[in-house]
Amino acid sequence: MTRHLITSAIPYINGIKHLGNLVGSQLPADLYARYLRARGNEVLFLCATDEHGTPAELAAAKAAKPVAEYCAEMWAVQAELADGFRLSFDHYGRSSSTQNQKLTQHFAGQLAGNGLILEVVERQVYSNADGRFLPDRYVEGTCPNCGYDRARGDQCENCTKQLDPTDLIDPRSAISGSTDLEVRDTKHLHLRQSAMKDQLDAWISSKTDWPVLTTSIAKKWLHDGDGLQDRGITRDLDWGVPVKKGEEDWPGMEGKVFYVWFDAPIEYIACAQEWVDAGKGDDWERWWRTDKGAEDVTYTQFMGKDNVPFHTLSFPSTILGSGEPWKLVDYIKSFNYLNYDGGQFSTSQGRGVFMDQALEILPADYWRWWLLSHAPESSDSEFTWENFQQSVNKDLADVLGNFVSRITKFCRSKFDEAVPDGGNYGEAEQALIADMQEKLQAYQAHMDAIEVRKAAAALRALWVAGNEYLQSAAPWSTFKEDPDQAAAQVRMGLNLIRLYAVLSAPFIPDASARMLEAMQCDDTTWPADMGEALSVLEPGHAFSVPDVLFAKISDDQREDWQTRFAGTRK
Ligand code: B3M
Ligand code: ZN
Repeated sequence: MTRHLITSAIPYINGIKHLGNLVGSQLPADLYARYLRARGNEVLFLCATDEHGTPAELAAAKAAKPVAEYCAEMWAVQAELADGFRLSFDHYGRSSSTQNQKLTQHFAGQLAGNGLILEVVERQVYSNADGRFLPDRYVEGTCPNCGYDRARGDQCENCTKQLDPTDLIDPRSAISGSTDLEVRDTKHLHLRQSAMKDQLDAWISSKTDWPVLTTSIAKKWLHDGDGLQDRGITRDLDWGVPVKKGEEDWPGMEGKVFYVWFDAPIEYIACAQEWVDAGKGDDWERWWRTDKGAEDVTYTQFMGKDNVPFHTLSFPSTILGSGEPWKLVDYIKSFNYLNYDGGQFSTSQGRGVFMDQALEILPADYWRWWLLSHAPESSDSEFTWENFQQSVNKDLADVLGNFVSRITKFCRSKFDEAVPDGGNYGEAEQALIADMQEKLQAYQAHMDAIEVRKAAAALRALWVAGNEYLQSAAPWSTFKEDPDQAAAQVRMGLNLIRLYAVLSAPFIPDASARMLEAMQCDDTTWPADMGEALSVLEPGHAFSVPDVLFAKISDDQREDWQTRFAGTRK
């Protein structure tokens, strides 16, 4: 048994996430967590809301609510949706927690003590119309790198380049739209990432098994242009973690807060403390401190590609620069973007399908299956309603659902609602067992490597193999001449259902639970020996015929949804 720490990038609090966000971090992280648990590992799977910074302030202002109140409400909304999608977090924390506040200030103190923080007088964008500084997303304009005209002051959504507000061409205030902006002096703290360049470079170069998407982005920031830059880690904002050096005040930094990207990844650690403080665990240090047992932990992070620089460079700078024995990430799984019907999903423009809307029209498993089996791994991928309809109808309804319904109904009609007795597994069954064993190995190999699409294809191949067996064994014909052989074939079919429930649970947990329930079995042991796994349900074991596992999506439904989600959400 290995111990696995898994974190998903923590979603911004500013509204409900769309399916592109979901498939880029939380959902594949859940898949992996469920798989590792199913295989008997000890897993701590954490996520939280990212509540500080300009995204939170701007969204609260738009909702006309005090920001703390807005965050508390949105946390509850996001937690419920996470539940709706069956995201099996051990804890869903909040970056605004007191645990994170303290820990963030602690890290800043450590970094300062190690000479890694500079106090710098910066030139920041000030809005005369708004009477305040405009950090990060408070400024919008044209990206100097790619020309995208809706780039934000912190990062260009289009080309992922990290920006400073003063880099933008034709800048305007995101609060008032005013272009009456000037640049004023203000003191800020900079983390000397440049001083850690060689250490980071060596660390990333040692990660030869990481996805190319992850390492290529990291190397780009390490080596392009003048190489790794120092980064401002404080902001002129009201909402956030107050700047302190550990527990001490920081002269000259009164009224300022840490930059959201400084405290957000620290929440991965604080979240484990929240988990303990919520009474769900009793020791967070054995997950996070290498002097307290965490050297045995394998730590995997999941995120979209735009988050990679912060996780390969900024957060490791914080960890390494602290000089303390914190656990560093072992593997970073990153994702490209999921597009929506010929364009981009966009939170700011309300384009695409959002998590709440998705659950209004179909159960979580339908979405989980499509999203995971089309995860944007090697390149961007695209959601279209046609493709969604096709996958659901073919993979879930025809292949898996139909198998379950066919075998259970046939058994009920010719035998009983119990596993039939008689006959033995013969040549065809032995061949199936060998084939399934091989296919299982492929499935596990892809899951172990977090190759999400390939894992989905391998799981589907296991479903298909069972279908093909049933098709050629044809117990409905065999039954006429040799009821004993038909009994063995049906027994195999029912055992396949139980096996599919176990193997499919990481992808489609609800359907899996229903399959197990129908088989009246709670044996979820991951198969080691396929022959044994396909003999768990013994003759005489009662089962029931489940309701339709997956309903097909009709053309009318598809067209309705296509129209309903063609525009933008207000
Ligand atoms: N909240 C960005 C995002 O949701 C940011 C991730 C933080 S991970 C520490 O994509
Ligand atoms: Zn750009």
